[in-house]
Amino acid sequence: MSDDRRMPNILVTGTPGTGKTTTSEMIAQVTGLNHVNVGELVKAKQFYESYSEEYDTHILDEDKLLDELEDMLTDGGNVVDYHTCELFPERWFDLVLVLRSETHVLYDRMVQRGYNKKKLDENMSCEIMQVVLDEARESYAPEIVVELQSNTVDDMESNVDRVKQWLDAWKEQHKA
Ligand code: DAT
Repeated sequence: MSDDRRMPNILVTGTPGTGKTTTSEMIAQVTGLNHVNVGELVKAKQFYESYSEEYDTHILDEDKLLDELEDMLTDGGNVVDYHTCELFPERWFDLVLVLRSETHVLYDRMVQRGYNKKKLDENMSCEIMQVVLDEARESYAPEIVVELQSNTVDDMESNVDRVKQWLDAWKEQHKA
């Protein structure tokens, strides 16, 4: 946590399909924070090191991504959304939300997205094994990591509401 930021940075993480982008967009709308969709940024800027035939996917160039994000996050005021969280420096974030979805809910969302079987299996086991939650707990101070259910629209609205309250309290505490 940084003392010199005028606004905090929030990380929204979780298995693909748990609702990171939708939730982050809502948080941005309600709070005025700037939404940084890291997956989109990587694609737009082509932050790739190479291509893996085996996994049919591009390999991320972490250094380039981290350099770009460092500049964007220095002053705070961002809600950052990405499916993994261990590559980011701890000091960047004041709150880390880990979105969770029940297996059947996540399964249906992935089928809707047209994921192939391999990707579907990978992501399902990632959620069942709570890989991202463990990653978050290993990478950040326990008091800033919050696990949130994201199964229904009601869940999403209550999650966004919680963030708004958290942000109001943060602002109150950091008044000049
Ligand atoms: P992610 O960014 O984690 O990959 P997303 O925000 O793109 O996920 O959401 C995937 C789909 O699921 C999208 O159609 C919106 C829907 N969805 C996500 N979270 C939801 C929730 N809590 N309730 C209802 N639908 C949700």
